[in-house]
Amino acid sequence: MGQNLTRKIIAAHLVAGEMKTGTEIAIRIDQTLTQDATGTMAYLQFEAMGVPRVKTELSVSYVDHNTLQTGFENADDHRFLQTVAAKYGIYFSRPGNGICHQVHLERFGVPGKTLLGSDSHTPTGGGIGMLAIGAGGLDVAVAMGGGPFYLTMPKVVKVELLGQLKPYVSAKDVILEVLRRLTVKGGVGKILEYTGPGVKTLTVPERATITNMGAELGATTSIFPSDEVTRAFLAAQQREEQWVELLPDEDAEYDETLVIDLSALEPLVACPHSPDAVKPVREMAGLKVDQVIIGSCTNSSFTDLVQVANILRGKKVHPDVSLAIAPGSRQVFEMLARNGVLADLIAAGARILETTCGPCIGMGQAPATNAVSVRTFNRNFYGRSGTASAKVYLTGPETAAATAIAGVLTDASGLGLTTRVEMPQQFLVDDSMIIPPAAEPDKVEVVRGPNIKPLPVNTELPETLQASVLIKVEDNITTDHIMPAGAKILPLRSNIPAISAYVFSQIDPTFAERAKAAGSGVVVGGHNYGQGSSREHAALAPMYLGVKAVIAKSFARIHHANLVNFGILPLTFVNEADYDRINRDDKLEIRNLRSQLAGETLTVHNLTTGETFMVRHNLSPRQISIVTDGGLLNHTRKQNA
Ligand code: MIC
Ligand code: SF4
Repeated sequence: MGQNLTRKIIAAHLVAGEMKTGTEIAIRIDQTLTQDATGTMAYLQFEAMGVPRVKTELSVSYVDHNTLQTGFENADDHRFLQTVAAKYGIYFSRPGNGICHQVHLERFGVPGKTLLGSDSHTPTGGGIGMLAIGAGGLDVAVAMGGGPFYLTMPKVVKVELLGQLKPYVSAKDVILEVLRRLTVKGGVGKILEYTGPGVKTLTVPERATITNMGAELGATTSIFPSDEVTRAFLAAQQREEQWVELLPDEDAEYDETLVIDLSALEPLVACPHSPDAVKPVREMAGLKVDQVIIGSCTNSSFTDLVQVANILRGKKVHPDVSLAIAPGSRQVFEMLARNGVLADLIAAGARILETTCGPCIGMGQAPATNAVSVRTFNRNFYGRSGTASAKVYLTGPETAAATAIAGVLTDASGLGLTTRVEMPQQFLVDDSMIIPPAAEPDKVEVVRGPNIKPLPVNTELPETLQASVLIKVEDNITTDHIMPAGAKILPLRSNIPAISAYVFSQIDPTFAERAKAAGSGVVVGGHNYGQGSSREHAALAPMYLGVKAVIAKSFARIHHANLVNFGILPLTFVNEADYDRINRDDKLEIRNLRSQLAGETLTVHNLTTGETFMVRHNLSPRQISIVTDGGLLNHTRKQNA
C-alpha cells in the first residue's frame, strides 16, 4: 500500500521512535517561528541553554501580538526580541510587518519542510505543504538549539474534497463544516490531510485558512499537497525555485476518511462561545449586530480583503455597526493601498487597524456590553474579546462584509456574487521590514527592560504528593480561561510573578490567592482541558502558584506537553464518574509517586472524603523523568551534570 503525504514528510524527518500510531516519535525541525507574546519566554529559555547560534535552517521572530503600547512593557519586549534575534541568528519581522502566520506563508514557507512555532496556528503553513506544528515556547527553544521535537505519532485523516465552492461560499465555510462534524476535540491525536479533486480549486491562501483553523479541532496539524497551485503561489511571491511537488501515493492508506462536497456548502457561522457551535448563516439571519471585524491569521489575505471591498464598494457601513479591518501583512496592506481597494474600504466607513492580531487577542476593539460581534477570526472563546458579556460569532469575509452593511447577520448568497477573487499573478515583494541576523553577533548586546523577569524554576516532584483541589472546571476549558490574554494582561507575558495573579481570573478571581496560600495544589478538569492556544504561561503561571498536578477527563495536545515541560503532572480519570466525587478544597494524596508512575495507573487518596480513586498517565519514560525532575530545564541540567 502507498504512503500518504503526512507519513512521507514524517519519515523524512524521523530521528527517534517508530511511526506507529499512538507511540512517541521525534522529528527534526527545519524551521521555527515565534511571536512576541510567547517569544520572550522562548528566547529566555533559549539563552539559558547556552547555544551560541540557532541550528535550524531558518528561524524567524515575529512581533504581531503585543503591539498596543500603552506602557513601556511591550516596546521593551520588542527591543529584547530584536537584539536576541540579531545575536543568535534569527530573522526579525518588525512590528507592522504583519501576523506571523500570514507573513511566514508569504515569505518563508517551503513545501515538505517541518515548521515548529510557538503559536497554535502554526499549521497555517500546511496550506503550502509544510508539516507545521504549534508548540510551547520551550519546545521551540529546544528545536532552535538543534534538538528534535517529540510528539505522539498521530492518526492521519483523509479529508477528500469534491466539487467547487460557490462564489459566495469561502474556505472558512470548509473548516467550519469540518468543525461542525468533528467538534473542538475531534482532531486530538490526528493530522488532517486534504486530498481529492476539490483541492486544485483552492488557492494557497484559501488552503491556509483551512489548515489555520484546523487548530480549533485540537489536531496536531493539517496539510495540503504541494501542486501546481502551490507553484503558482510561490512564483507570485518570487520564490518559485523553492517549490517541490509533494503528493500522497495514489493508493495511499489513511486511518480515517471524511468527504466534503465543496459544491454543497453554504455560508456557516460559529456561535458563542465555541468554534464548533456551527450553524448555517441562513438560520441565524436577521440577528442584530453591533460590531464586525475582518482580519486575523485566518482571513486577512489579499484575496479575502479584495472580496470584502467588492461587497462594500459604493455602500456604507450600517449606522449601528462598527466595522474594523486589519490586513494580515504589510504586503497585503500595501497592495490594497496601491490598487485603490483600501480607498473603497475607507469610503465605506471601515476603521482600518494595524496589520497585527489586534482584536483577535483582545488588543483593542473590545465590544460594548452585551454586544453581538461578527468576526472573521478562528476563536470565540468566552471573554476573549475583552468584554465578558459580548457574544462573538465567527464567519467568512463575505458574510462579515454583507453583515456590516445590513446591520444584521446576512447570508452572502443574496449578494449576487458571480466569481471568486483570483489570486494575483504577482505579489508585491519587499522584505525590508525583515531584519537578517547580525553579521557580527559578538558585538550585539541583548537589551532587557525592567518588565523582563527571570524564569521561575520548579522543584522536583516529592515522593508523596499532598495537594488541595484548588478549582474544579468543566469540559473544553481553554487556555484563555486558565491564563487570559487581552490588552491588560498580555504586557506581563515576560513577568511570571505579575501575570500569575490572573490565573483563572475570569472564572474565579480568588484562585491565585488561594493557590499561593495552599502551597501545593491540584486542578480538576473535564474533557479537552487546555484547548486553544500554545501559551506555556497556562502551565508556567500555575506552576509558579504551586500547582503540582492536573487531573482531567482528557487533555488538549499542546497544553499536555506544556504541563510536562514545566513539571506539572497531567493525569486522567480511569473512571470518569470519579470526577463527580471530588470537590474543591479536598486534600488529595498520591504515595510512592515514582514507582506508581512506572506503571500505567496510580492510586489517589482523597484524605477529605476517605475515598480512593484511580488515575492514568500516558507519559513516555522520557516524559516521566522530565515531570519528576521538575520540568524540562531542570531535567536537561540534571542530565548535563
Ligand atoms: C491565540 O490565538 O490564542 C494566540 C494568542 O495566538 C496564542 C498564543 C499566545 O497566547 O501567545 C496561540 O494561538 O497559541
Ligand atoms: Fe494572532 Fe489571533 Fe492568529 Fe492567534 S489566532 S495568531 S491572536 S491573529
